Amino acid sequence: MTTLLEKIQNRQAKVCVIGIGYVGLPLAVAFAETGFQVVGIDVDAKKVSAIMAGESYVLDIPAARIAPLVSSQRLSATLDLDSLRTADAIVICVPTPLGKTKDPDVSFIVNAVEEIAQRLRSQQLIVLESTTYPGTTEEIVLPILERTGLKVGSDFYLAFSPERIDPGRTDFTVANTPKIVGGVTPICLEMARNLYATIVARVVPVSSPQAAEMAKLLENTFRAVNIGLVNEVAIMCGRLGLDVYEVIDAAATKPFGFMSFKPGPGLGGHCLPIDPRYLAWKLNTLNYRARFIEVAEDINFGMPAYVVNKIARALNDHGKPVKGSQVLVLGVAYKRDVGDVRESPAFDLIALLREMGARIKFHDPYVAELESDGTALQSEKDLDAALAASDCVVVITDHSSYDWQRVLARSSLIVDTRNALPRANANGKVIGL
Ligand code: SAJ
Repeated sequence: MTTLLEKIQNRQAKVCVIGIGYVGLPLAVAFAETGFQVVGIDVDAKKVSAIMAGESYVLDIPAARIAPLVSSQRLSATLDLDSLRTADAIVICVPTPLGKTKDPDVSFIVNAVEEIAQRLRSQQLIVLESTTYPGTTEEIVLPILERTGLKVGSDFYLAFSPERIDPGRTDFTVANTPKIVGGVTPICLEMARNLYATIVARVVPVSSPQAAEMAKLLENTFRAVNIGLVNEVAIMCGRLGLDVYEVIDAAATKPFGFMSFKPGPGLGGHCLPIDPRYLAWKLNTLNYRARFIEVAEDINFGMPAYVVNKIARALNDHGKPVKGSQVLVLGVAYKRDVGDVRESPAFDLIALLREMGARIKFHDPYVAELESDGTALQSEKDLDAALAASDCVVVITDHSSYDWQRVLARSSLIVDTRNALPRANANGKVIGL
């Protein structure tokens, strides 16, 4: 009888990926391309039908990689959770957002695990990939699975392996990004390590699922805290009358012991504003305050207000009140060259400007419509006209497709939060962070 380990090693195992979004789909494709039979399970019928039609909805996975896998029946997608019964390996890639009270919302994980538990059978490997607080795998996932009476490490195997998918990035892929894995027991680790070794060049085993959960949170908390630091340095340079970009570029000449981050209008995206909060919340339950995370949040989430103050002062210097002024927001996506607006600082900025009575327009080559405060704004069709008609242009996202000389020529006043425009000889037209 072929053991689970043998099925994994010879790629006979059937792999189910629960959640085929920007994390799950690249993983499902990688497993299918290496020879596994893969079923993607999602609650979104549109995703399922797109995959079955050989189409892609994820930036870095072209349809050309999906279609042949679907036609050769290596890869399929379904809404039907009963596919889990025949799965040998199940990888959970569901969202871990914040709830309304800014606390972790692990309900998507719990729902997925409950569905697995209803169909759990002997010799199945379950891996959680969703970014979550240390302890989730052993304190939330494991008890639900063991309620079936099956035992971890002998009947089924459970591990945590954080995702490191960066949408749109082509230099680092599933195959060449090292993969951390932590198993509940040594054999769990062995199973998960063998599974990922089929698609990743380097698997990094750690001593527990908690260590793996914590490593992922360190990765993104490191970024959020350093972005908070550099945003505070921008505020300091403002008080000191220094050019923060000159200071950063000079510091970045240090060939060791320094890593440069750039100040900006705030912290957006589906990772950085959220992941550190998961860590702070968990430590709070252990009566410990994660002060760096709190301070970084204060600064990062305070940046939109800082930028609005810059805009107000710039308009004031041009004899214009914010009230009634036409402000054009250039770029609303959370970062350059993506169309994702999740947690974008543009939302807070627009709300604050509206509160002060400004008239808002936006332009973003990747975003056609922006839902803000219950009103839908459309991206301006005629950028030149919008620039010329604005009392102040504010650069929030420095998409590579912008022609900054053209923006400079057609605008009368620009607040540039991304150092996209040269400030020298712009005769005071361009205000930096
Ligand atoms: N940001 C700054 N200054 C910086 C860097 C980023 O203000 O120096 C802002 C961005 O504008 C954005 C937010 O922070 O609003 C997050 O930017 P990010 O570059 O961290 O991009 P993300 O959120 O897409 O982070 C992802 C993460 N990938 C995964 O979690 C798998 C992160 O770990 C990656 O390091 C990051 O991409 C990356 O390097 O691109």
